[in-house]
Amino acid sequence: MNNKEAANVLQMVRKASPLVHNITNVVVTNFTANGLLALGASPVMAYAQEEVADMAKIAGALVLNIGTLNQTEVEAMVIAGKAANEAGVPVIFDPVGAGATLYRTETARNIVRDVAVSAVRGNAAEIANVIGETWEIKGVDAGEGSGDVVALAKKAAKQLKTVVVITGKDDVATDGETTYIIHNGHPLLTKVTGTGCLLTSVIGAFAAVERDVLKAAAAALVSYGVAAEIAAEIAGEQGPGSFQIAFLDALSRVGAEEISQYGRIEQGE
Ligand code: ATP
Ligand code: TZP
Ligand code: MG
Ligand code: MG
Repeated sequence: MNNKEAANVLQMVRKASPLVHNITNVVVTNFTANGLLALGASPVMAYAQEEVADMAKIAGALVLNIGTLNQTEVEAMVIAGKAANEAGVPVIFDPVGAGATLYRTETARNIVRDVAVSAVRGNAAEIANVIGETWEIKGVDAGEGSGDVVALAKKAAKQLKTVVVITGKDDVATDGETTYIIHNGHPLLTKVTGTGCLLTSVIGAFAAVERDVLKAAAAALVSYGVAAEIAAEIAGEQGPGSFQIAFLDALSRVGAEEISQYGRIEQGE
């Protein structure tokens, strides 16, 4: 995967405008829908147990996010996930807050047990907790010790038999064999709620058009990170509010030229 291939996948997203079915949290719902629209995808949020299977089957990707979980919704996620599996629709999972409470940790582990997920995206602590590893939450260090994070991501990918994406200052995407480290992004992303959740849904949009989920994830990460850098350049000095708006604009504008200029994808060990 290089910048050119990443830009090609982004172009495919814009051309196909895939339907991304999100069962996500109440904090990020609007931002996620707007972010997917800005990128060129088609978002839908559908949570009712009565309809999630039908929606998941016709989607290009299903995104499950446990940010504000409750049992009815978790059951809907499993129904949707199983329907997506039957229909060959990729399922992307964001285990928000795994490790923070027992309920979140157990729910995250149950979802990866009951649903065949194509990719899991979270911060290092969340991914560690999904696979039963202890991970000291070291604040900013969690994303800085990229050696440890790569090892953790590979271990998780092998254990879960799926693509694993760990984000932070640098982002790691791996299937356990091939690993990409993406050095794009901007610290202001940490000052806007939902940028991780939106990224998980953006990976869904890319996975809808590129069946190699590792490539899809790497392409999503570089496109997203470059968009953040463009937004910070334009509005960063004004603060997180202006950055958030500029970031949505940048998601709609980022393309081959910007990715070739700013994209920093490293092939890892
Ligand atoms: P957390 O709860 O740890 O903030 P999250 O789910 O919000 O996790 P992040 O790891 O913050 O997800 O990732 C969201 C986006 O922010 C990614 O594109 C990532 O590359 C970017 N990002 C996070 N931290 C930094 C940083 N310090 N510098 C640059 N980009 C960052
Ligand atoms: N509380 C529950 S979910 C959520 C908050 C603040 C949003 C988390 O979003 P992200 O993308 O992990 O920052
Ligand atoms: Mg964050
Ligand atoms: Mg998150």
